[in-house]
Amino acid sequence: MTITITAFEQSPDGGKGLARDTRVRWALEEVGQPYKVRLVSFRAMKEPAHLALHPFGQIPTYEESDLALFETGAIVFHIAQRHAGLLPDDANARARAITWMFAALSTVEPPILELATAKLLEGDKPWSTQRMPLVEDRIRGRLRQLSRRLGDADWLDGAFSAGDLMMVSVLLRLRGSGLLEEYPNLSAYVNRGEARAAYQRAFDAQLAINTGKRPSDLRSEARPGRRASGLNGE
Ligand SMILES: N[C@@H](CCC(=O)N[C@@H](CS)C(=O)NCC(=O)O)C(=O)O
Repeated sequence: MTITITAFEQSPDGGKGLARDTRVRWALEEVGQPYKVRLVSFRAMKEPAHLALHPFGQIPTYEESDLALFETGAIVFHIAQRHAGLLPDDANARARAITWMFAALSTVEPPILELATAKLLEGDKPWSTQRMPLVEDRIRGRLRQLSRRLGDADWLDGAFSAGDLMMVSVLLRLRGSGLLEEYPNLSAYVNRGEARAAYQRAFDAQLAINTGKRPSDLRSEARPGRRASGLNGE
């Protein structure tokens, strides 16, 4: 069974790991599944061959035998269902981990994406400086709630799960904004996620594509703590 995912031929973030193929790579690394990557240009993403896989003309996609999926939530969920390592065996704990996946994507990610839009696409608008504090405060509201729930636990609900993988992936986008650092337990939570060997393999693989370097060259120079700002496109 060969798994093939798609990724940007050249990611707009230059390899900071914000492109969403990173979360799929991370899930595959966590469960020990090898995969291939098909790189696509922005133009190819909008052409019929790719649109047949992804109706919105985006990456990543996931192909495995005669199954083709899009949307990282669905892809990571599929990987987690098929392979041990990302969801607990206990039915209730499993349902709670899945709940955190949904929470990451539908409750926490939207205000964070709004900040990227406000900075990248609307930064030159006359009303931008008035809007920015509102956007940031909506993020703070979510982070405060999440921080309160996480408390001093390592992960959101017991052992590391697909819920944490998705939540860390979403929060990572705040790096460089200063917002994450206002919540030290969330900042430490993201660091814990990034420190996982599976995340580092996933990060290095996407960085190698975007910099042309081999993973072995990257090991000494690309540790998570050394990466700069998020929120600058993916
Ligand atoms: N909700 C989708 C979002 C996918 C998405 O936004 N992909 C970005 C890259 S991270 C993309 O392809 N952007 C280019 C475009 O929309 O044209 C998911 O989670 O898979």
